[in-house]
Amino acid sequence: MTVLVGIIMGSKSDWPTMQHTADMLDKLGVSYEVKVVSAHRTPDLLFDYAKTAQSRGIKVIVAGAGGAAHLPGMAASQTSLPVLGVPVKSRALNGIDSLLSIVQMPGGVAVGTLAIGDAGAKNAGLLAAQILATSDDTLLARIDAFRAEQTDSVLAQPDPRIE
Ligand code: RP5
Repeated sequence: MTVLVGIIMGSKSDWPTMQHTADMLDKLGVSYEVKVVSAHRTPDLLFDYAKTAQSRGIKVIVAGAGGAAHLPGMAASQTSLPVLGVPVKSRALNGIDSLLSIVQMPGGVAVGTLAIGDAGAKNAGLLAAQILATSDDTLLARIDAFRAEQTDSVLAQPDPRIE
């Protein structure tokens, strides 16, 4: 099976957050690979990964990083694939540093920045799937079903005191 989404992260310590991207892609039946690729600790690997991703069949890159979070921006500098950046909640500044590092790209090199932490990682998976679904009606139907199920579960129990 061709791998369509590349999930990369700056450190093993980012995995508990980035696992939510993988979980969403699993739920929607989208193939992906997962790899630690650090902008600072393994810069050559990062360049190689980003430069070769398209030729390997990857369609979207999801990059999660915390602190001085240069991974998504540097990946985007090396490929024209869409790059979705997930700011990981850092220990020192709760992810505000990660968010600002990822979101404030200079005009001309695009990164789609998601929310800090688990919700951002989850939505990165969803958004990656939605990008792929622009040319995959079967996947689009699975996304629509996921959204309908989510809506139904809220409507089914509107009382916030009941689990
Ligand atoms: C970043 O530094 C990583 O993305 C991670 O969020 C942060 C801390 O990394 P570790 O010191 O936990 O490896 O590059």
